[in-house]
Amino acid sequence: MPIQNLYIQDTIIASASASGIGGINVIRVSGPDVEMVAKIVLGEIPRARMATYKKFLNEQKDLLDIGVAIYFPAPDSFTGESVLELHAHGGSYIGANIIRTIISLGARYADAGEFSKRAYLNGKIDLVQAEAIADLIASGTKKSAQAAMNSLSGTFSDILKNLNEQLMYLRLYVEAAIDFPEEELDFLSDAKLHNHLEGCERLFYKIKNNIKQGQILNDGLKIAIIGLPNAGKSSLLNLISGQETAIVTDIAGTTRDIIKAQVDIDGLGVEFFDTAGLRDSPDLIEAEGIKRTKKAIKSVNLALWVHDASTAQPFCADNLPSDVSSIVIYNKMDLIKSNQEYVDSKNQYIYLSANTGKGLKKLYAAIKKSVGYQNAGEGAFTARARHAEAIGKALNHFISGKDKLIKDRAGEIFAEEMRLSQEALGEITGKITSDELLGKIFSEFCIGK
Ligand SMILES: Nc1nc2c(ncn2[C@@H]2O[C@H](COP(=O)(O)OP(=O)(O)OP(=O)(O)O)[C@@H](O)[C@H]2O)c(=O)[nH]1
Ligand SMILES: [Mg+2]
Repeated sequence: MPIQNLYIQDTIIASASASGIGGINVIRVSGPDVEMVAKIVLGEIPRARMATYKKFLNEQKDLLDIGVAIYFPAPDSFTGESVLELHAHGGSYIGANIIRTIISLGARYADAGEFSKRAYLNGKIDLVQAEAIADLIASGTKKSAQAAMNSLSGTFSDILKNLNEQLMYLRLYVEAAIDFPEEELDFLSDAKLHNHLEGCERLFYKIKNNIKQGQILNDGLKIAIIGLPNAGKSSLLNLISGQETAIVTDIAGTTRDIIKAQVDIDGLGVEFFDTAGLRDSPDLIEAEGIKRTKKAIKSVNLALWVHDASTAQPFCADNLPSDVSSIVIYNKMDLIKSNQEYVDSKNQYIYLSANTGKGLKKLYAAIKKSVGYQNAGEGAFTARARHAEAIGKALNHFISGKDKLIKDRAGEIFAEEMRLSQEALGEITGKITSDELLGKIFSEFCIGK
């Protein structure tokens, strides 16, 4: 059943495959004119959900391509509207020509994410699932793909549904007590109510943490490797990426451009930036590199501040913006005679050797700890900043309602706060959403999804 009455729309078309040379190009048409398009392009409406080998024609009966057509009559399709899939040959011309032809019949090119948006508006998927489609396509690690799949299959939505039901229960329980004051007795001293309130609060915090994990999985991390020249930054990047990504020499000022490497740390996608060593350099090129380093530091989640442990390099954090968290690393520990320095009792610094790799595991553990990432379990799901915001809002209403109930016996205010809490949860799955939010979410999709 349509959630919002926006059913009467134009027919949209896009290629669902990546652009470029490929074997097959899947072109998807969705909307009220699909049957008309099928009659012209295929000469008939094919049997529902049957792959049919067909000639694709234009209105003048010129042959555009030969391929497979599948027709999904409404409402049993991805979008909930009638959909026609044309599996044409790949390459840049054939597909574009078919799309042009169908646009000339009255369809229009789909906006980014418009197929998913229609699926959501027609009640086929909720908003969390729609977002998961985009996350799945964008995921770069096995864990993040798994987590997006969990969101898509409804794990996240089910957890929210469960929480919503608990809030509903509490609301009805208290409202009933208000409505029948003679039975009110002392419902506040009822252990069942308190157990429920506590259980609900625990669930809230659990979901909040899961959302945070999901967000990290989804977004990944950006980490800059910074420090004085010759500290071993590029050597560390090479160690981390497992290849000779950056040039390493014993000449101070070797690295000038920012060099990036994408690494998967236990399912956490991390992009490392190797940077030019920080110093005052009269060299024009190196000075430009240092300028870029300072700019890059502002755009990352974390900075690795590398020191050469074998020299008495001064520790200067002047160049670090105060709001960037950092991990201090003492590198070249293989040059230090006593190995005991590898152990730091206060866990303040990471001691390692970029040459031997010793200490790298500790660094990875510190990176995960600094962003609060726990190894994603089977049930992990992907999440976004707007989910974190909404769950925070829902939790605040819950807490303030609970306080009012326990401290002031204010049952009505409690019920209202539970309602507001449910409303905030509804923003996540899209039960309650503004057009503006929808526009923002779907515009981040790629065309054809
Ligand atoms: N013994 C030892 N030498 C290291 C280690 N890490 C780096 N080096 C050496 O230190 C020198 C500088 O290393 P780089 O990785 O180029 O240092 P950098 O910080 O990138 O230097 P710039 O790009 O100039 O800022 C090279 O000769 C490396 O071989 C280490 O862990 N142990
Ligand atoms: Mg370097």
